Amino acid sequence: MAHKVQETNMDVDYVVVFRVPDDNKEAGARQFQKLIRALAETGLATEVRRNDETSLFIFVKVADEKTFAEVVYRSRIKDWLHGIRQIQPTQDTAQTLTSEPLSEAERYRMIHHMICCPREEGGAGITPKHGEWKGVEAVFPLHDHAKNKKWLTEFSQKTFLTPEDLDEVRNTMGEKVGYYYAFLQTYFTFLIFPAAFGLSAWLLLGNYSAIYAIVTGLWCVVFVEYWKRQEQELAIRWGVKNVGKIEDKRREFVPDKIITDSITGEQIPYFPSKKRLQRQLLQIPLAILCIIALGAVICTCFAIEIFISEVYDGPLKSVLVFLPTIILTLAVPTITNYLTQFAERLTFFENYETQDAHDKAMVSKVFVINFITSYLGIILTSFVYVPFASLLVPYLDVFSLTVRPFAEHEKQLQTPSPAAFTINPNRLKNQMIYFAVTAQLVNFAMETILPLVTQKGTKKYKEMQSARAEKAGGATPSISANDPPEEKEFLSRVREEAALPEYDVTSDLREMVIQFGYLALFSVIWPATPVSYFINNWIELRGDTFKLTVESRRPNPARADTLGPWLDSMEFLAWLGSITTAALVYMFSGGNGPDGKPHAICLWALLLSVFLSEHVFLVVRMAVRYAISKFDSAAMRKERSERFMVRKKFLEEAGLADAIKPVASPPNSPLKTASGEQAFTSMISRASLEEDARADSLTTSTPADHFWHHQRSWAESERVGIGMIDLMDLKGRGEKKAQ
Ligand SMILES: [Ca+2]
Repeated sequence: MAHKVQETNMDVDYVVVFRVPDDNKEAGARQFQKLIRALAETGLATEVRRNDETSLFIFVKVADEKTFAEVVYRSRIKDWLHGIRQIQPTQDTAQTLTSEPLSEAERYRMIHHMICCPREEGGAGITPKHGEWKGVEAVFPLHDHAKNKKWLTEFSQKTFLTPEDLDEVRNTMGEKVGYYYAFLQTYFTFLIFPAAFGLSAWLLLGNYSAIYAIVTGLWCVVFVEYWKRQEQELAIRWGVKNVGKIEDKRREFVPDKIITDSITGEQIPYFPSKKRLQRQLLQIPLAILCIIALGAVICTCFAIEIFISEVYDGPLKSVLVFLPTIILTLAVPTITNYLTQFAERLTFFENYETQDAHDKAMVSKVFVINFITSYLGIILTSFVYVPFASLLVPYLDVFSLTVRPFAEHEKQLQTPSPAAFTINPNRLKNQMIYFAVTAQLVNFAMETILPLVTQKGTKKYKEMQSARAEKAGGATPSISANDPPEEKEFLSRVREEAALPEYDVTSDLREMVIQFGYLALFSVIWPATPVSYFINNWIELRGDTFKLTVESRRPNPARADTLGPWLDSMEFLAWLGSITTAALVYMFSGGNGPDGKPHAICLWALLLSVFLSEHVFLVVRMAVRYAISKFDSAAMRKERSERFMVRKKFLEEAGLADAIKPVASPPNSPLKTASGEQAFTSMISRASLEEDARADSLTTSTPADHFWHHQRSWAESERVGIGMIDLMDLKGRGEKKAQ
């Protein structure tokens, strides 16, 4: 933004925006009092300023570093108990912050935890926008503008981000955002190969090339498997492995009853999983609803579009052909919105204990909706229009209604007979080019440019409004006029940041996963697709950085150790790609592709190629998985040694260190025991042995005991054995026998 970069955040750790309800000032004051006290009790210092007419800023800072060190220590111990960290944190809280310095993101995460986690876990228990804390509009950290600016310049000057850049993103914004950047970076790097190969395939082999299909399919498998591995390594590098298991409990979780854990003795709120499963079954009707609602709209628009572009032959055709697209652009977001709300309610009803599980359940539902809105159009072209158009087009005359007012005579609306109809061979390709190029540009504009324009516009509008009011003389001076002069700049910046929307990393991830889907499912239609995605994703990362640092509030750092459900979605898309690609290649390769008449397609051959492709896919995936699992990495070796050191230290502290010292000689060797030594020193006479045997036969009872008492030690066994060998009748040694 235009204002100059500010270096100072006035040591503010967090900003809480508190809005006084319009109708009840007293209740607002009481709640505010409660808020300030709750924050103070938790060990946070506060400083209050005005935000706007009805809301306040509460600037929050850690009151003293000693209390904060304790919070950090407790959190580290919890991590250690749950196996997230291997090395036990130092017990001296005074050293906590110096022995292992906190990254910025970790510090903010701890403070956010202090503000928002329940009282019994040592927090202030503030739940923004929820329950009694409805008045708390936002809880967020302030941007580091110097760093943001540095990122924007640096990232736009290089092709690839380095691991250190990713570390810095993670250290500033937390692991969740860090994972998105790492993913985008890996995906971008991996795209080099299909981009280069796709370009040559496009130039040399043309569309629907089987070779391109095989190579891309293989690439998808390798990429997904490689990323899985990469995820694990990042989890070790960033110390967040298994973190999904302990993430914060959801405040909205409603337990059925409280039970006692039989091992730890803890009281645990419990919700039976059987009951949850019953609720989860409601996802099936939800999915059906999505398919019907979205499917109906998309199919109708698709049919109208075909009717206008390929049947209608009257005036305004070139304009009318956009009609269905306009209907789609208006209808789909509205329906999607409704369905998402449904999905949200259902996810709440499913009642998950942790935020993590809740988010996962939500993402899987969102994926179904996105899958339909993104891919149904192109699926219809590939698998309905292309093979069956000549049969279906005659039935499209119902859609003549949409353009009847424009037609001059009936003939312009007449559907052709199946025999006379030929499909538009470029239709599918044009659709794919749209998704590969045009849609990406539109997305970029909607995602990055539109918010900037709206924000600038709103700001300008407000300024103009206040200027006009000032001129009229009637308006009270704006709130900012009362700001202390030395804080003016700072406060105006905080006001700007508070007005920004929250950053949602999920929507960015979703965008990339959907793009990966187009690549896996349909890029064989137009092999230059990866080139376009490669270029787009370079811009994407910079655009998203702009969105994150300038157009959104700074996110509350959150931990993560995986992309979670998005990874499953990608696996699914790669698998589905092996099916759609095989079908497309079968239908189109050789000749000009199908003519819209189903008899041209041999069903059994189509099914066979799909079946083969899918099975080959599964086998290849298994092989790639195996191969990748064999790679060892520095991070994994480090983790293994850390784990070993922990257990070793534990043993040392328990006085059992000897157990893991290197062994000089076999530890239980009988050679060293008294009876063994004795065997060497004193000869055991036959008489004494027999005496013993007699004594034994009196005391011992079982034949087995008796059997085992013939030779009392290894030394006796040895002697007896040698004696036996001595007595052996070996060839050419007859004299011995005589003795
Ligand atoms: Ca994005």
